[in-house]
Amino acid sequence: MPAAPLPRVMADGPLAPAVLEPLAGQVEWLPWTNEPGTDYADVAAVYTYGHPHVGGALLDRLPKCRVVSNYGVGVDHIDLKAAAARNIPVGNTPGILDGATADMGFTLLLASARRLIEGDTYARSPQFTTYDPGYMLGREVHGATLGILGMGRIGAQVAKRARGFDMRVLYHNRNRRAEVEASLGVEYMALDVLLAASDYVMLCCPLSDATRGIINRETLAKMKPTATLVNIARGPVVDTAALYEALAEQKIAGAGLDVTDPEPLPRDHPLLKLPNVVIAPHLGSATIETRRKMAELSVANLLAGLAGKELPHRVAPPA
Ligand code: 8YV
Repeated sequence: MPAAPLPRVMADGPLAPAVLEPLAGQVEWLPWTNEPGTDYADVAAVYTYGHPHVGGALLDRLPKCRVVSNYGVGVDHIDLKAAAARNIPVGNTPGILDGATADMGFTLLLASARRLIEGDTYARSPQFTTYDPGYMLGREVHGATLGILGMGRIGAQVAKRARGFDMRVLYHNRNRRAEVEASLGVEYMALDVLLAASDYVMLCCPLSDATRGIINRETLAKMKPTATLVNIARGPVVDTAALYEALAEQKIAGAGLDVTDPEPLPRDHPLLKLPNVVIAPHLGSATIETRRKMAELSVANLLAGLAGKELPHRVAPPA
């Protein structure tokens, strides 16, 4: 008897071995396409690795799709309403990348405050021939005030680290988080108050209609001229043109960016030329351990969906 065909899974790649290996011989991978003409009528699942857009038009071309599994927690690139309307469960990987992402937030904060990248470049250059105690003075992190926008799991991990640096921690969130206030001593503030009071502002919120462009010309103007903005959320939470202007004109002191809008920025984007920007290529969860856990959970979500079972981590459909 001929073997039953493997379920066909459409994915953007190239996929990591940690995703491919546990699924070897269990699925047939199909390359990502948005082409209406492509015959993907029998695709059983969609696996999103690097944030390709999944909307109603795509799902309509995949009438047999039983699950969308996302490698990562943020699902702003997936139209959850469109998936729910077609009874397609969406899986993601929450709860396992908070520590790594918060570590990255602090890496950017420290690197920006202490001018690490400028220092590294200088220390390697032919110009570094004599030590001068007057150069590259940064700003203190310990004892400073950190404002966190978005007090979810990642925000709470950032707050926990900030305590170790004796920082005062302010936060703004859709809802007050009484348990986090009690356990981590963070103070809830209106956004304007938080921006005006913080030496460091860290963005840890999901991208949604409410947060898109929340950091713009107007809100940047509320920040201290000595303050640093750190974005470990999503690029479009910040208006890129307004951020460039604020940094170029030194209306704020610096920025540490793990995410940008667009991502990546065009190679000749002026933001990339500013010395007061530290930028990483979306490395928030990029540790060996965390990325392995993300692979395991997203594979488990995929297999459960293919088997018609409840996903280990299903994204709640939008209210
Ligand atoms: C991943 C992320 O790098 O989980 C998220 O939302 O942005 C990152 O952890 C990403 O999802 C992998 O594409």
